Amino acid sequence: TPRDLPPPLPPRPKPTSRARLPSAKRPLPTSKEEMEVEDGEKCNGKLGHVAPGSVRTAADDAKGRPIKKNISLTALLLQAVTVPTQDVLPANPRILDEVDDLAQLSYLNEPSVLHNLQCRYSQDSIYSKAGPVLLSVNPFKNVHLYGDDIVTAYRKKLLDSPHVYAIADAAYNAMRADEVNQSIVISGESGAGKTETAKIAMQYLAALGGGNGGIESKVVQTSCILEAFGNAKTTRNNNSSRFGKLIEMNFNAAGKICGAKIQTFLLEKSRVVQLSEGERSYHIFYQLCSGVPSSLRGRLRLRSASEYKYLNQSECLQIPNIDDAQKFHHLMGALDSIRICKEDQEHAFEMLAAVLWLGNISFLVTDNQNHIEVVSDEAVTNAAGLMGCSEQDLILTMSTRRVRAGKDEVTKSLTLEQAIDTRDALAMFIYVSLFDWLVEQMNLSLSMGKDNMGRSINILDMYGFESHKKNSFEQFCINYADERLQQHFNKHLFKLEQEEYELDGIDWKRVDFEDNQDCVDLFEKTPIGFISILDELSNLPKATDLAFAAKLKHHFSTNRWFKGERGGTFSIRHHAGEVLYETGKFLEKNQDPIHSEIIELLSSCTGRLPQSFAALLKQSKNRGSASAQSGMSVCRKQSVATKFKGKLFKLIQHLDSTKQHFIRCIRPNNKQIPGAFEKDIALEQLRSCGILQVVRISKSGYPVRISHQEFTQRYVSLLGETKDCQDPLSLSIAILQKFGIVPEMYQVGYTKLYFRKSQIDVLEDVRKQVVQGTLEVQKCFIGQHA
Ligand code: AD9
Ligand code: MG
Repeated sequence: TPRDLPPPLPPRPKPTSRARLPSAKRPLPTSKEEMEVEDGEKCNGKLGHVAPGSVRTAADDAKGRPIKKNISLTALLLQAVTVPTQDVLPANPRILDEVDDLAQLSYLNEPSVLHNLQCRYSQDSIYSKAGPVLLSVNPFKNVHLYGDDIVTAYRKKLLDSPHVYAIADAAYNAMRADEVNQSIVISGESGAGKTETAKIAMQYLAALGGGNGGIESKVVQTSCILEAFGNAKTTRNNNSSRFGKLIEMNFNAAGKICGAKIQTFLLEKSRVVQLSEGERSYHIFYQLCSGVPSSLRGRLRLRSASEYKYLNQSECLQIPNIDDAQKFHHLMGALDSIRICKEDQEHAFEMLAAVLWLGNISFLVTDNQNHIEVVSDEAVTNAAGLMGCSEQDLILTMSTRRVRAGKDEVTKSLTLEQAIDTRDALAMFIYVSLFDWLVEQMNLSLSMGKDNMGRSINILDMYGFESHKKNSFEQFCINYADERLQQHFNKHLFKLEQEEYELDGIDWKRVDFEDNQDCVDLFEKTPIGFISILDELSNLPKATDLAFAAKLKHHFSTNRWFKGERGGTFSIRHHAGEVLYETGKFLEKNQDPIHSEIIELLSSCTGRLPQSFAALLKQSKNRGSASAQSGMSVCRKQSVATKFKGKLFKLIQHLDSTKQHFIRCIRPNNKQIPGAFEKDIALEQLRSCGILQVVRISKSGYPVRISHQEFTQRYVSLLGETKDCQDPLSLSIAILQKFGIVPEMYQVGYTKLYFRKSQIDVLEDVRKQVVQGTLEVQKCFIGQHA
């Protein structure tokens, strides 16, 4: 087989144009089994991997080269075949099979990387390094890589193979040693394993920083609450996060956790009222319906999930192997642990039950203009009872609206569509307010102790790139966030790294990468960008979603990241793939209007929660009108997209003020099953984030950098005698020469010295010995005089 042929040996070849990564947009071979191989040129016994990109494919045919023979992969493995040399990539020697850092591969190409990751995955080694980035391939099963013993092993440095624990450990140690805040930035597509990875990192940090009054276990428990209220089953992930989160863990001077803070980003609220086929609403609804104790069930007027329209519309009520009742039991424990009293817990459940009953409220069309009246049935009675308002007020809110006619206010009946929108807006508003209230309660419970010294480790777990059959405003925001985070990743791993080399004048061959800056600009630019145009139209009373789509087409028809489609749809070529968006309800979702009738209704409720939700709403409305009065814009309140953009900006700024550690999660298949590593699916994700380029930079890069001054200060004593007039640069070079650091292993920049990995260790060892020696002499000297 190709892999049994004698492996090529070092010295490593210089990267040729053939070894360069194809563009992320290059099509994959059209069939995994059949690849078309050209006759005529011998492969001179150096056949490498037969994998995507290495052998002539039908896609190449489109470029006009003749294809003379089709053979199957199986046939390729059984017989000698002739393949043009330029179509074959070199395989690595067997000794490099399953290396845990891709930077150790002699030959760095896509097939080698895939081969390596797949071999490791088949042995449950789901973690690998790609230079500075930790790769995590979702196992979709329990792997025996976690637990107290393994935590201890990483803590004591008995284990050093790639792991989330190793990343968390490095962050913790760097925070303590350098007194610099740290961030663990986790990215990857939906279902790739970000949320699980974030929890694993938190568990490690909780183990390291535990023992300060149990706050660490509270921090860990917050995941259970956030997932119940903020995660749901989608077609891509049975436990998909529908919000982004940044968890900041605070530590005291002794390295113990003394508090934490949770920041959340844009919860997908439409899921409360509308579901796609095969998807579920937020887990908490199903957990409540199946797990609530019987004593409470009656008070909450609860039925089974199948009886609520908000839940049964998608015909998906259960998740295989998930026991919602048991999850509810755990949730109650978690709510207790963060000290939400039983009374408040019940208030929260009342609000959830009210949302479900709101969804069952129906309307009767009363005239040919589609005006309605509310059907006064148990749904109205139960929703009003749970919210603590009168049935009459609830009916009026959902069937009428006050409008200004000159100086007077008149009451107008609502049409069916308006009534449904009002009912759903109320349900969504209650749910989102409840989510925010819970986050606030968690933050109060985790607030920092007095011993906080301002050092923290942040863990970022955003929602990942997604593309469904139908994509709307929610996917637009999620994929924008993903694009922004990718840009951040690019900035740190490609741009800043290479700019520093170039600015400091060292000899460096630039590694190209797929820059998504233009795509990010397309969203953010003012006045002509997606978000600006969306805001502009959201503020025009008569604008429609179709007009929005038309305006985008008008401005961006020639933009390579954009594609105008028919009707109210358009596509964006995201770095992770092309997504088709339908603009229906874009303007409304962006504007997120809440009518004063809803505020009034909530203010009239007797319950503590609805009243506090109404107060919050009033505050934000007042803030909105103040800014309108100040003449800043016609916008009554900031639009959802603009607010989100601002929050993302702040997030990136915050991350940039810390030392960052990157983890990239990879989804090995789309079926959420263990053991299936589908190369083309993995490859697309590796390409979209430019992993090979990251490794390439890391391989030829200089991870250790020290200014000339710092270097001489630290090591000049090793030189023995020096002349006073010598400048730091000459001293540095003298030190390097004296200790035989070969020139290939370092570079001298204008301001800094740049070292290949572990080169500085040689000097550190010598320095340690010298310092040790001096200490011994001093001890001896003190001893003699004592
Ligand atoms: V989304 O963007 O929120 O839709 P994530 O967060 O990237 O997505 P998640 O962490 O939820 O994905 O992982 C999906 C599923 O994969 C989990 O529910 C687990 O069943 C499975 N998974 C992920 N990582 C691990 C792991 N380290 N060990 C075992 C895992 N199972
Ligand atoms: Mg998630």
